[in-house]
Amino acid sequence: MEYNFREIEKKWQHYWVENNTYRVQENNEKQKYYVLNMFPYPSGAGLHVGHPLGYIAGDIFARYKRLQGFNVLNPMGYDAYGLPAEQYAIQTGQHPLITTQQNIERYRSQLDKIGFSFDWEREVRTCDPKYYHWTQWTFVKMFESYYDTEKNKALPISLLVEQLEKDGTNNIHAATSNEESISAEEWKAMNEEEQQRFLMHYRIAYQAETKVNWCAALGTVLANDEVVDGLSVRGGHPVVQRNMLQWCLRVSAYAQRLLESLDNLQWTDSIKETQRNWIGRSEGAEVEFRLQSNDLPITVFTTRADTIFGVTFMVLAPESEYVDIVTTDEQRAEVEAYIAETKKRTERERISDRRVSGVFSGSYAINPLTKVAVPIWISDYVLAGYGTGAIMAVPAHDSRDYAFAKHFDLPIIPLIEGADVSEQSFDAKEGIVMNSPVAELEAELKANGGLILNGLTVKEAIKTTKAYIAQHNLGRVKVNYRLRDATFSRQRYWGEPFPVYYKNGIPYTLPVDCLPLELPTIDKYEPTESGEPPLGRAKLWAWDEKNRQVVDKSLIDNQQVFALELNTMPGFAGSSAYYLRYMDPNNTNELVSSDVVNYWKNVDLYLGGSEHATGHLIYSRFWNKFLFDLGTAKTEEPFERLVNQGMIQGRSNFVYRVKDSDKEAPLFVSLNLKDQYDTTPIHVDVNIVSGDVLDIEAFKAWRPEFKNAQFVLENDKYVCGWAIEKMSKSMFNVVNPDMIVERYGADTLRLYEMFLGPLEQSKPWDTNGIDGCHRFLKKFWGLFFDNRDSDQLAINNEPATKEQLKSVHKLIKKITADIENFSFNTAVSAFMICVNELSQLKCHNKELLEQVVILLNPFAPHISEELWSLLGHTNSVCDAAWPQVNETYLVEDEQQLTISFNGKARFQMNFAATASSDEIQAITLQDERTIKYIDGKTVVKVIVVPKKIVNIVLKG
Ligand code: ANZ
Repeated sequence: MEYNFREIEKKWQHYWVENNTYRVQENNEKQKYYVLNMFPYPSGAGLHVGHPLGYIAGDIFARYKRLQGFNVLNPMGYDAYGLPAEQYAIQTGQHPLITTQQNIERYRSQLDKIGFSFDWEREVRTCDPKYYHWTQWTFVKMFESYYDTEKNKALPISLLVEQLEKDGTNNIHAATSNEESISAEEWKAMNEEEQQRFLMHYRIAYQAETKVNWCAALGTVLANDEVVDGLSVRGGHPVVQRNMLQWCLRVSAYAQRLLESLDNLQWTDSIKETQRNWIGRSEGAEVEFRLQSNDLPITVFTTRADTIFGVTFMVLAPESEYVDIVTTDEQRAEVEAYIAETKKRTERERISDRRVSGVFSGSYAINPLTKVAVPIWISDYVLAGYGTGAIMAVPAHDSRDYAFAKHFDLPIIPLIEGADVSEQSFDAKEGIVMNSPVAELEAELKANGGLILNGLTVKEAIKTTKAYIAQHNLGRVKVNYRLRDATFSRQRYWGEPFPVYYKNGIPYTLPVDCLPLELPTIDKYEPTESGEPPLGRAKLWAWDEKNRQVVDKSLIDNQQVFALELNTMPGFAGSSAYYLRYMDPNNTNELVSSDVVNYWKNVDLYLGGSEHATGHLIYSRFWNKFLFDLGTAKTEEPFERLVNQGMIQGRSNFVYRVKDSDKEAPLFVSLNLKDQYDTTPIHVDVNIVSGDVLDIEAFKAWRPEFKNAQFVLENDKYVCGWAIEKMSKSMFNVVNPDMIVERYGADTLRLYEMFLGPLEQSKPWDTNGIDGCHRFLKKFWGLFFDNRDSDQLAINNEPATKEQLKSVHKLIKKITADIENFSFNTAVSAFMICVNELSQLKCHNKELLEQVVILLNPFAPHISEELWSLLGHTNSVCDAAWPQVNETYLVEDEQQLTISFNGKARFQMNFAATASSDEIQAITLQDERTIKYIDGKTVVKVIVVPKKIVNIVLKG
């Protein structure tokens, strides 16, 4: 019987839906396994063959685990808020929900054709109020929490208030941007507004005036990872720095935990390293330099406290609050001009571009160890948001300081071993020193309790200096992180509304039992004429505190009815905890119930692109840790094992147009003849090319200007050229999975996607190779039938031969190991080898073929269901048990050795695999051929190398 994949695939896709084959429920009898794919943003272009790569890999693993007896959760959903839908709405006036829903439908129909084992009853969409209810709820919880640095967890802000009432800030250990200490009396004396402003410095979700990446063209703020080289990642529009009142998340409070718990994750070293760098832990010291004029302390952050003797100037970031204080009247005009200049540059430019610029403030500060006065400069190579925004410059040891000193002709003091202290201009009596003090100075210092670094390694010197600084109250040991708090406001429509309203300019959150706060409808999706975000256009957008409901804006009286927040949340809000929601997607009382999350815990295997290394994968880890502190999540980390699939690139095809050929009837020349002409290559739609041969009629129909094209052929064919490029519409190299499914079937598509190469590598798509996978399935199918034209099953129950058993058990072993190692391409080859062997061995053994069917199920679910049922089963093959390898079948029972005489190979002999060297020697010497080659000579020695060779050394 013929392998009719179209019918088979339709039949089983229908069966799975009818029988809820992929419905999963918590089951305490079974061990859980949670496979998750990063959910897609449903774009208007639909899926191309690159998109399902990770889903197929995840599905193979999910099916494999199920066959091994695990209770497998394998859900899918949509990251449905986002900019493209909003921009389309701005252009067309269409509500982004409509385009989003259309795109989702298209995605769903494409996904359904590929035979995934997703439990669609658990689908989530981030734009669905049932879903974002819990995104808003988490935000409210973050607003109502602070981070306790002693207990190392988030705690209710009410506990902080209790502390303030009792002791003021005295016993508070909290992550905060506030340096101010207050007493209980001062706290109590504050009015409501002042107290709220004070608490804002502690909340995990807080509002602050922050420098943001403002993109005027998109009318919104962008996250750092949404900006590259001063341009927005989406759209490539210019981005500038601007101060704005923003919602922020105190991600930085979790820096140390984010760093520590990375170690035990099964993620690639490169992603872990990227995250470590992003978190950027830096151990150093804060040291106080005092202003010469009025003794005011300016704190610097340094990782090289030991170089303090080489400080020749200080530098402040242009935004530093000290700038105003240190700028003298004579220097003011120059300083102000410089500051205006630096505003134009983004932080990224300031870090990457090594251009030296700066201005002298007019003031001096005293080095606390040497007591030498050094000039204070202002320059944008010092960043405001890192450390204290002020540095001590050591031009002899730091390259940026060096470049600066050279440029402005500032002194450079080398701290080189062997340098004579007395040559350097500081007063040793004040009790300090450096690398190589002269002997008597060292003695003097010792007597005075000074700092001696002589003979120490850099590490030891840093440690000793830090201790000295702390002891003498000149500063303190300090750990800094590069990780910044996340800005959480976007001036967009198509995102989660903040459940926040304003009373006297102070934000309050909605009661959690009033959530979700639904996104209102508006008539236009642009910012308002007065520059407010699009939600400024919503009429029904005010909060009636008393009646606990949304009411018309015209009712705002700031007594009972208040204005609602106009910003919406950014893309990462909805994607940060979706993995928890899949566990309990329809729960209307909680994000996820305790029982359910206790069962599923966290994701065992997470698949997605490595481009999320610092965005999504940091935010969701942070978000999860917060939920863990709350008790909602049950594990410190959301994703145990992470696999990053590579990109599938496009394989473009070209035709060669002869330059200057007739415009009406352009001439195209085949690839191997093109050198005889002067030609221009033109991309041609890969879907009208097969095996690099152009379908000429389809080409003529493709574009009207080629209607009358002429062709110079080779062997009656037009051969196209090709190149590997990004898969994109503009290169006409996009391959749609629907087309492949239509032509070859989903099982072939799945096998071929895996066969293309190692999962984690990027590789080009080449439809030309797909036949091999399709033929393999046909050949496998053929093993079950007498011949192509008969629907008579050829299956029998005759005992399997040794070779057949060996072939299948080799396969069981290989497929099991390959799946565990994510080596799916080699697994596909192993199937091909085994099926070839079984064909040659004419294997129709039911028991063995059944095992191959189960092994193949994760890769090719439709054909395996069909064959499983043909073998007489009435259940789904998904509920079969994964075959176990029997090692005894794999033992080789024979070994072949080459028999040689004086090193010359003469013939081969077979021996039992278990034969000893002595047995091999004895049998060889009795063989007729051996006797012939000995030819009466003396056997001096017989060397036996098992499994390889026997060498007989002869003399005479
Ligand atoms: C003196 C010194 C001497 C430094 C030396 C380095 C080398 P990481 O490791 O990244 O934490 N620094 C401190 N705050 C800065 C800021 N806001 N903008 C730019 N640079 C800043 O780097 C810490 C080092 O970077 C600090 O140690 C400081 O320079 C500089 F041989 O102090 B160092």
